[in-house]
Amino acid sequence: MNISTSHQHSIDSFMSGLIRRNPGEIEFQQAVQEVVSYIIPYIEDKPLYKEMQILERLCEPDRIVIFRVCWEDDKGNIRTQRGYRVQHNNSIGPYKGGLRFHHSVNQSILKFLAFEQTFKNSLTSLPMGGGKGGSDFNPKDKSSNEVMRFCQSFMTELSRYIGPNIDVPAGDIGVGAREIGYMFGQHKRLTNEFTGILTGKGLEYGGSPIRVEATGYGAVYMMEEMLKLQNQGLEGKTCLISGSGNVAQYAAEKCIQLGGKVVTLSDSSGFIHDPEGINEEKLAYIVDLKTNKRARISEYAVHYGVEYYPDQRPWKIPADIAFPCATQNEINAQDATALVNNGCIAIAEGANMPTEIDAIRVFQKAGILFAPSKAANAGGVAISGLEMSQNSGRITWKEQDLQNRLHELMRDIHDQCVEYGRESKNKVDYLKGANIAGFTKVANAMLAYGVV
Ligand code: NDP
Ligand code: 2IT
Repeated sequence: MNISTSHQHSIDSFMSGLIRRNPGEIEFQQAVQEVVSYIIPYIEDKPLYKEMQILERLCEPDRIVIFRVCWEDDKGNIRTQRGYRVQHNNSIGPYKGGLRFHHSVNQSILKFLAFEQTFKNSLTSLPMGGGKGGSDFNPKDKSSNEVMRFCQSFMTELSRYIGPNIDVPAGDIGVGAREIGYMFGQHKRLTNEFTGILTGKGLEYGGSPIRVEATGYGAVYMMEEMLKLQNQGLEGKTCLISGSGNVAQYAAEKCIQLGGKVVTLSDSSGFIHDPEGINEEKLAYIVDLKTNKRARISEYAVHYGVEYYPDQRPWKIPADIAFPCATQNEINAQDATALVNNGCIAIAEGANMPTEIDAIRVFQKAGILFAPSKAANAGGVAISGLEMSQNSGRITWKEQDLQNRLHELMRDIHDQCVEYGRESKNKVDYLKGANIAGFTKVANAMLAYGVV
């Protein structure tokens, strides 16, 4: 990416104001920096966006709700957590985005996620605004009864701020089928209404087929599309995947189905390297280990006799393709350099903002394919959007139809990135394309509303 001196000056001046107003919020600042470095040059010759202060308004959440969540642990101790909902922008639809339960959750992380969600949801072309929420509650060392009591307490307060036409949360790190079930049940008890206030629900109570698979599958479809443009495919490619939760599991499943060889997975304690490749049977072992037993990935290494690397990330293992699917900032410039030097040709971000800005620059300089999270992991929220439609219509669509819709949606997102990010015949800046395509629709809706 080449930025002229005058654009760089405008970007620096915009960012210094943003940093002053959002002190210490480094993840939020990072997400904004990445977006404005493309949008400021893009709107240079579009004075209306500037006059109407669209970018300034887009960088200020509509509101943030912060609340206390008290619950009782199994020993009878009273515990106090902090709950949040960032309602970032509802210009193109009700606020929509996940809930994260992780000890690291803070306002900066949720603001970055809600900001990114706004552009991502716009890329799906479905009527969804951007939001994100969660808590610093750590579900990992808790019993299911403790998780239930926490979820009930959390929803008791959150229920004041959400609704099928207002704000529809879903899962994210630490929030899966179990937590969604507890929260939906509590909302139903509080309101005596069965209504689509959450997505990612169980199939028995209003959930959509393939929502569980959608994020991981979607990231692989995005990769497939990028490779196709270069006359390549996944068949025979060695793939690194980080994480071993919802997104990583289904990214691995789809890679294997399409002939890729997945050699790594990780969790917050380390990664496993299986040079023979993780096949369907081994993946089923991981799904049971991480989703049902809630155990550590290191057990895979013991069970299958492969290497386990504690406290390390998988990026130094030679491979053709990488799917970071764990968390933000899990690839730094050194990791990116190792990937490039080992011959990696493409990255698709399953996690949100897993690549640091310096690392993105390494990929760009090396000219390798890079699908940013707002495009690559939009499949999950897209199927959430279709879950909302099914709930509103009180209908359930067939699994095969949704499989086709997901594939189509990811092709469409790829094509939007190409439309706005094409640099030459088959050279595309996907980050530029995703940022501009995502921005345009939200910005135009904001223009239509005037000053609100
Ligand atoms: P899960 O909770 O199912 O899994 C998270 C995985 O990432 C686990 O393997 C976890 O390890 C690991 N992890 C979490 N935090 C860290 C950390 N600080 N350092 C290293 N590893 C970590 O979450 P998801 O799979 O749902 O989410 C993964 C990523 O994908 C997140 O960035 C999320 O925002 C993004 N995403 C999720 C979507 C969804 O539909 N679920 C949609 C779009 C994006 P451990 O088991 O040790 O905790
Ligand atoms: O980051 C994301 O897109 C999600 N966690 C999914 C959001 C959703 O509403 O399905």
